[in-house]
Amino acid sequence: MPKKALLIVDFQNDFCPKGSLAVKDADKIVPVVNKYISKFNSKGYTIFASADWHPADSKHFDKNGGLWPVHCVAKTKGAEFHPELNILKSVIILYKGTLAEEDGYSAVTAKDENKKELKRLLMDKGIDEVYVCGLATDYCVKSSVLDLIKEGFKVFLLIDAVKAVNLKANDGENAIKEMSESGVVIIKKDEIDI
Ligand code: VGL
Ligand code: ZN
Repeated sequence: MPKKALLIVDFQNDFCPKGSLAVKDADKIVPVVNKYISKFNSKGYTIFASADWHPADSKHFDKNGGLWPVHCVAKTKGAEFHPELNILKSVIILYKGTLAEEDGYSAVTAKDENKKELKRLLMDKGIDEVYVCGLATDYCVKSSVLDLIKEGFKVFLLIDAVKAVNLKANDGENAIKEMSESGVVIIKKDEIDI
Protein backbone atom coordinates (compact mmCIF):
# COMPACT_ATOMS: atom_id res chain seq x y z
CA MET A 1 0.00 0.00 0.00
CA PRO A 2 1.46 3.38 -0.97
CA LYS A 3 1.93 5.79 1.91
CA LYS A 4 -0.07 8.98 1.55
CA ALA A 5 0.06 12.54 2.87
CA LEU A 6 -2.20 15.58 2.66
CA LEU A 7 -0.71 18.99 1.82
CA ILE A 8 -2.83 22.07 2.53
CA VAL A 9 -1.27 25.04 0.75
CA ASP A 10 -1.37 28.57 2.25
CA PHE A 11 -4.87 28.60 3.77
CA GLN A 12 -4.21 31.94 5.46
CA ASN A 13 -6.34 35.01 6.29
CA ASP A 14 -4.70 37.26 3.70
CA PHE A 15 -5.77 34.88 0.91
CA CYS A 16 -9.36 34.74 2.15
CA PRO A 17 -12.14 37.33 1.60
CA LYS A 18 -11.23 40.55 3.50
CA GLY A 19 -7.54 39.62 3.29
CA SER A 20 -5.01 41.79 1.46
CA LEU A 21 -4.66 39.31 -1.43
CA ALA A 22 -8.14 37.85 -1.34
CA VAL A 23 -8.91 34.77 -3.40
CA LYS A 24 -12.58 34.80 -4.36
CA ASP A 25 -14.70 32.27 -2.43
CA ALA A 26 -11.69 30.83 -0.61
CA ASP A 27 -13.71 30.64 2.61
CA LYS A 28 -16.34 28.47 0.87
CA ILE A 29 -13.94 25.54 0.65
CA VAL A 30 -12.94 25.54 4.33
CA PRO A 31 -15.50 22.80 5.17
CA VAL A 32 -14.21 20.68 2.28
CA VAL A 33 -10.60 21.04 3.43
CA ASN A 34 -11.72 20.14 6.96
CA LYS A 35 -13.32 16.94 5.63
CA TYR A 36 -10.03 15.99 3.98
CA ILE A 37 -8.21 16.70 7.25
CA SER A 38 -10.58 14.34 9.15
CA LYS A 39 -10.27 11.67 6.50
CA PHE A 40 -6.46 11.68 6.35
CA ASN A 41 -6.20 11.97 10.12
CA SER A 42 -8.53 9.02 10.70
CA LYS A 43 -6.22 6.86 8.59
CA GLY A 44 -3.14 8.05 10.45
CA TYR A 45 -1.66 9.75 7.38
CA THR A 46 0.66 12.73 7.77
CA ILE A 47 -0.88 16.15 7.17
CA PHE A 48 1.21 19.17 6.17
CA ALA A 49 0.04 22.79 6.03
CA SER A 50 2.26 25.35 4.31
CA ALA A 51 2.25 29.02 5.33
CA ASP A 52 3.38 31.90 3.11
CA TRP A 53 5.64 33.70 5.59
CA HIS A 54 7.27 36.81 4.18
CA PRO A 55 9.53 39.44 5.74
CA ALA A 56 8.02 42.96 5.63
CA ASP A 57 10.67 44.06 3.09
CA SER A 58 10.11 41.14 0.69
CA LYS A 59 10.93 41.76 -2.99
CA HIS A 60 7.81 39.70 -3.69
CA PHE A 61 5.69 42.77 -2.79
CA ASP A 62 4.74 45.36 -5.44
CA LYS A 63 6.14 48.23 -3.36
CA ASN A 64 9.56 46.53 -3.64
CA GLY A 65 9.31 45.65 -7.34
CA GLY A 66 7.36 42.39 -7.03
CA LEU A 67 3.92 41.34 -8.22
CA TRP A 68 1.79 41.36 -5.08
CA PRO A 69 0.26 43.62 -2.46
CA VAL A 70 1.76 43.13 0.99
CA HIS A 71 0.43 39.83 2.40
CA CYS A 72 1.29 37.10 4.89
CA VAL A 73 3.99 39.01 6.70
CA ALA A 74 5.43 36.60 9.28
CA LYS A 75 3.62 36.54 12.62
CA THR A 76 0.83 38.94 11.58
CA LYS A 77 -2.92 38.22 11.70
CA GLY A 78 -2.99 38.02 7.90
CA ALA A 79 -0.47 35.17 8.00
CA GLU A 80 -2.54 33.09 10.43
CA PHE A 81 -4.50 30.14 9.11
CA HIS A 82 -8.21 30.73 8.48
CA PRO A 83 -9.85 30.56 11.93
CA GLU A 84 -12.28 27.80 10.91
CA LEU A 85 -9.64 25.56 9.42
CA ASN A 86 -9.22 22.53 11.64
CA ILE A 87 -5.45 22.61 12.08
CA LEU A 88 -5.00 19.62 14.38
CA LYS A 89 -2.05 19.44 16.77
CA SER A 90 -0.53 16.71 14.61
CA VAL A 91 -0.43 18.88 11.46
CA ILE A 92 3.13 19.73 10.41
CA ILE A 93 3.42 23.42 9.58
CA LEU A 94 5.88 24.47 6.88
CA TYR A 95 7.08 28.03 6.27
CA LYS A 96 7.89 29.38 2.80
CA GLY A 97 8.91 32.65 1.14
CA THR A 98 10.80 33.58 4.29
CA LEU A 99 13.75 35.26 2.53
CA ALA A 100 13.46 38.82 1.19
CA GLU A 101 14.82 37.79 -2.26
CA GLU A 102 12.45 34.89 -2.92
CA ASP A 103 8.83 34.50 -4.00
CA GLY A 104 8.65 31.12 -2.35
CA TYR A 105 5.76 29.80 -4.40
CA SER A 106 6.57 26.10 -4.05
CA ALA A 107 5.95 24.22 -0.81
CA VAL A 108 8.54 21.59 -1.73
CA THR A 109 11.35 23.65 -0.20
CA ALA A 110 9.15 25.01 2.64
CA LYS A 111 10.63 24.15 6.02
CA ASP A 112 9.25 22.90 9.33
CA GLU A 113 10.22 24.37 12.70
CA ASN A 114 13.44 22.32 12.62
CA LYS A 115 14.33 23.74 9.19
CA LYS A 116 13.67 20.44 7.50
CA GLU A 117 12.27 20.77 3.96
CA LEU A 118 9.01 19.13 2.86
CA LYS A 119 10.89 17.07 0.28
CA ARG A 120 13.14 15.60 3.00
CA LEU A 121 10.21 15.04 5.39
CA LEU A 122 8.32 13.12 2.70
CA MET A 123 11.35 11.00 1.86
CA ASP A 124 12.19 10.27 5.52
CA LYS A 125 8.59 9.20 6.19
CA GLY A 126 8.56 6.99 3.08
CA ILE A 127 5.59 8.83 1.60
CA ASP A 128 4.85 8.06 -2.06
CA GLU A 129 1.61 9.94 -2.72
CA VAL A 130 0.75 13.56 -1.95
CA TYR A 131 -2.81 14.91 -2.07
CA VAL A 132 -2.78 18.70 -2.56
CA CYS A 133 -5.44 21.32 -1.78
CA GLY A 134 -5.51 25.02 -0.79
CA LEU A 135 -4.61 28.41 -2.23
CA ALA A 136 -3.99 29.53 -4.82
CA THR A 137 -4.49 27.11 -7.73
CA ASP A 138 -2.55 29.29 -10.19
CA TYR A 139 0.46 30.07 -7.97
CA CYS A 140 1.47 28.12 -4.90
CA VAL A 141 -0.71 25.07 -5.54
CA LYS A 142 0.54 24.80 -9.13
CA SER A 143 4.16 25.39 -8.23
CA SER A 144 4.02 22.83 -5.40
CA VAL A 145 2.30 20.20 -7.56
CA LEU A 146 4.78 20.59 -10.44
CA ASP A 147 7.78 20.42 -8.09
CA LEU A 148 6.43 17.36 -6.26
CA ILE A 149 5.98 15.60 -9.62
CA LYS A 150 9.54 16.57 -10.61
CA GLU A 151 10.78 15.07 -7.34
CA GLY A 152 9.13 11.78 -8.25
CA PHE A 153 6.06 11.75 -6.02
CA LYS A 154 2.64 10.67 -7.25
CA VAL A 155 0.46 13.77 -6.90
CA PHE A 156 -3.31 14.17 -6.63
CA LEU A 157 -5.06 17.53 -6.97
CA LEU A 158 -8.15 17.81 -4.76
CA ILE A 159 -10.14 19.83 -7.24
CA ASP A 160 -13.05 20.64 -4.90
CA ALA A 161 -10.66 22.16 -2.34
CA VAL A 162 -8.62 24.67 -4.41
CA LYS A 163 -9.34 28.24 -5.57
CA ALA A 164 -7.44 30.50 -7.98
CA VAL A 165 -6.36 34.16 -7.65
CA ASN A 166 -6.99 34.71 -11.39
CA LEU A 167 -4.81 37.78 -11.84
CA LYS A 168 -5.78 37.10 -15.45
CA ALA A 169 -9.23 35.60 -15.99
CA ASN A 170 -8.16 32.10 -17.13
CA ASP A 171 -5.12 31.60 -14.91
CA GLY A 172 -6.86 28.99 -12.75
CA GLU A 173 -8.05 26.94 -15.72
CA ASN A 174 -4.67 27.16 -17.42
CA ALA A 175 -2.94 26.05 -14.24
CA ILE A 176 -5.19 22.99 -13.98
CA LYS A 177 -4.39 22.16 -17.61
CA GLU A 178 -0.65 22.53 -17.02
CA MET A 179 -0.78 20.33 -13.91
CA SER A 180 -2.79 17.67 -15.78
CA GLU A 181 -0.29 17.64 -18.63
CA SER A 182 2.48 17.12 -16.09
CA GLY A 183 0.78 14.04 -14.70
CA VAL A 184 -1.27 15.16 -11.70
CA VAL A 185 -4.36 13.06 -11.00
CA ILE A 186 -7.43 15.25 -10.56
CA ILE A 187 -9.82 13.91 -7.96
CA LYS A 188 -12.62 14.99 -5.62
CA LYS A 189 -14.13 13.91 -2.29
CA ASP A 190 -16.53 11.23 -3.46
CA GLU A 191 -13.87 9.67 -5.72
CA ILE A 192 -11.11 9.42 -3.17
CA ASP A 193 -10.28 5.94 -2.01
CA ILE A 194 -8.02 6.05 1.00
C1 VGL B 1 0.57 32.97 -3.32
C2 VGL B 1 0.70 34.91 -4.52
C3 VGL B 1 1.66 35.38 -3.68
C4 VGL B 1 -0.09 31.64 -3.13
C5 VGL B 1 1.55 33.42 -2.47
O1 VGL B 1 -0.10 31.13 -1.99
O2 VGL B 1 -0.59 31.08 -4.12
N1 VGL B 1 0.16 33.71 -4.34
N2 VGL B 1 2.08 34.62 -2.65
ZN1 ZN C 1 3.36 35.35 -1.11
